Amino acid sequence: MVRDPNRLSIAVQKSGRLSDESIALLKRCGIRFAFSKDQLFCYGENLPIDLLLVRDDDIPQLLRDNVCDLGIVGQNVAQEYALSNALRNGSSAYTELRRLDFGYCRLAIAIPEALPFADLDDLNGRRIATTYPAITRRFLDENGLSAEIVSLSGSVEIAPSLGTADAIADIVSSGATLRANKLREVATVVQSSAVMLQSAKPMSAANREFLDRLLLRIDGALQVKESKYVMLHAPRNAVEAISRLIPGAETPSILPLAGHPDKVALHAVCTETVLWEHLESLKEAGASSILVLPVEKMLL
Ligand code: PRT
Ligand code: ZN
Repeated sequence: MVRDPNRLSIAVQKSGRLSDESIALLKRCGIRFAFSKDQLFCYGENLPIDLLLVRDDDIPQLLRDNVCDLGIVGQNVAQEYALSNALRNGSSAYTELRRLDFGYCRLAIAIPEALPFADLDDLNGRRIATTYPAITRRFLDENGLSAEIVSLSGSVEIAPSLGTADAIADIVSSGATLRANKLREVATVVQSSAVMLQSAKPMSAANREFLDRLLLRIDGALQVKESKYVMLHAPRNAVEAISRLIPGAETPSILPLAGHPDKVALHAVCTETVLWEHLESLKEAGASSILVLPVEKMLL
């Protein structure tokens, strides 16, 4: 594939835990894609943005090699790459543009359930199996621990039962895999979510301008997920108190209510989750006719 310098290219995971949500986010930003026959490439039909569908582990290197401008990957993968390559050359491959609201997990240390554990010092002298040797090494160094790292390429959770390690440092989300392997979590090494990264290589002015527009849309799309539009009627003398009770709303609009000089209509965009408890306290403060509506699009 020949790279078109006038189109922004974004590397996303081809198939795995981040694929659907990465593509869904970009679609929510209004980009329509046509997939190539080999499913390795997506062509943006209405905007000059193309997707490269690759393995997640390849994304940091693709950014370093300037094969793509942007990439969506887990912080765990990005950090492991940055730490292990920092040893070889000082310059960084990417900058983190946005934290995204999916792919949440943590890199955690787990040990066999039966093994006693009082504090981190119990890891001294142990062998820890992981596919994240650089992040794990940093954690051990920061905590002044001396453990041996056993670097594996997969199936880390079975290392203790095979006898190749005493503990593991692996990605956990629900904890079901640890439980199934009779392991218990004893420390969090790092929290992670998906992030949007930008190649450290300079981009053309046209692409830079287009990236700014894309980021505005991404911010809007991220914000919109939690946002609700609240409409209610309020006694004039309770407007201030009621405004303070609306979760995450900055400046509500106050509109006159025809035929009710003592009342106003109050409209506000909430950036936090609106719970039933919020509505109950609004009602107690004098609000009536409370409506909560979903927000479809938002440009901040
Ligand atoms: O083929 P490719 O290399 O692209 O994919 P992959 O198999 O390397 O990655 P994939 O799709 O499994 O994960 C992609 C990214 O999703 C990871 O880099 C993390 O940033 C994020 N993520 C979120 C997770 C998990 N949750 C997760 N639960 N990545 C892996 N897991 C695995 C974990 O390794 C363990 O085996 O799920 C198991 C634990 O899950 P629980 O729910 O049982 O705790
Ligand atoms: Zn991978």
